[in-house]
Amino acid sequence: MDALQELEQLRAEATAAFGQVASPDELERLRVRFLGRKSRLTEVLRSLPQLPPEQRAAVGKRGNELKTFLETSLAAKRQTVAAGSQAPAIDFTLPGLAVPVGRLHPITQTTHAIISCFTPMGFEVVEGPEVEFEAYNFDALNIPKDHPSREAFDTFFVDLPSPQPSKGRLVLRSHTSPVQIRVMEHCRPPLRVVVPGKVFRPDPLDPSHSFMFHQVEGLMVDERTSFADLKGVLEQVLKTLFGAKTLTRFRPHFFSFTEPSAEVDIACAACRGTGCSTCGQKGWLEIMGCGMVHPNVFKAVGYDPRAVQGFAFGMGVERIAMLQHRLTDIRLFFENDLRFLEQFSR
Ligand code: 2NL
Repeated sequence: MDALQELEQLRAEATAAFGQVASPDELERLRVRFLGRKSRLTEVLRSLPQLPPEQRAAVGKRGNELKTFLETSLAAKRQTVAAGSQAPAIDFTLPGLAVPVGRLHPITQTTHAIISCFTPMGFEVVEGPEVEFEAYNFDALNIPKDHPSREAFDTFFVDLPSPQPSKGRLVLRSHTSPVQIRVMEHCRPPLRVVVPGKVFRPDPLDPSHSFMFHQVEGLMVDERTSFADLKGVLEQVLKTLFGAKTLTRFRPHFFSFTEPSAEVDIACAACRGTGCSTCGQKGWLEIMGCGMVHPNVFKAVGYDPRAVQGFAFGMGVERIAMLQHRLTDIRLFFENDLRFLEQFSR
């Protein structure tokens, strides 16, 4: 085999070998094999002076061409092999991608906390429609026909024909009490229910008012249910909610649907009764309203007011959540700013 044939064969061998190489180590072995000091190409080029003069130029030219070709192939291959080894598909040392996990809205969390105080005492959770009949939102609750809360500036009227005109017009419920009316219509005593939900009143937005807010109301009816039961249940609930040392005060009040009625205060935990900005210098915080169910309410649902007794109560969830978290603006709950919402635990 003459020198030109040998160079041709080397080119073919090298092309095949470079095509299969997969690692930097293999590539280095190929460099030594085809371009090293002891490679056949080096031998051919070194032996040029011994060749017959008429072959020398041609072999020298082809030998150098092959050398350039091999060096170029080697450099190109070095790039692809290195890229493959330095960038594995997955870098297990990188921090993981955080999966966004949601949480309950603070109002939902407080609603759950309130409900959880009642369920161990046998109260069931009931929900009802947000669009109500006037008959359930007002009449059954002994609210007089000429009461100002029935006016358009205190109630949202729904501009649709009532599906049951005998139950009056449609309104967005202004409290959750109509749900308890529906429960009493369908169930005989004894019964114990708590009713969470949205309520609606056309108030202009300000730090303490919203046209939509949340209530938890409740009702217990049995043959003998006294004001002492009312006090016992609510005092226990407020201790569970605000801490075992919570002091409670019942102040006489008026509601058309209960008689007698009371508002319930807790001693301000911020100042322990001495007066501060949280309690408006009063030392007490108004937490809820309550009372013994009015005989006219029992009559409206077909109960005999001489045969049953019951108590009812209602509280605003936003007000309680604002006290828990020391907030001063109700609008924070409804703006859905994640910088606010993300501050509440899961
Ligand atoms: C308050 C006061 C109250 C009730 C709600 C009620 C419901 C029925 C019968 C009698 Cl069906 N009463 N609910 C009673 C007293 C007070 O809520 O300040 N709520 C935020």
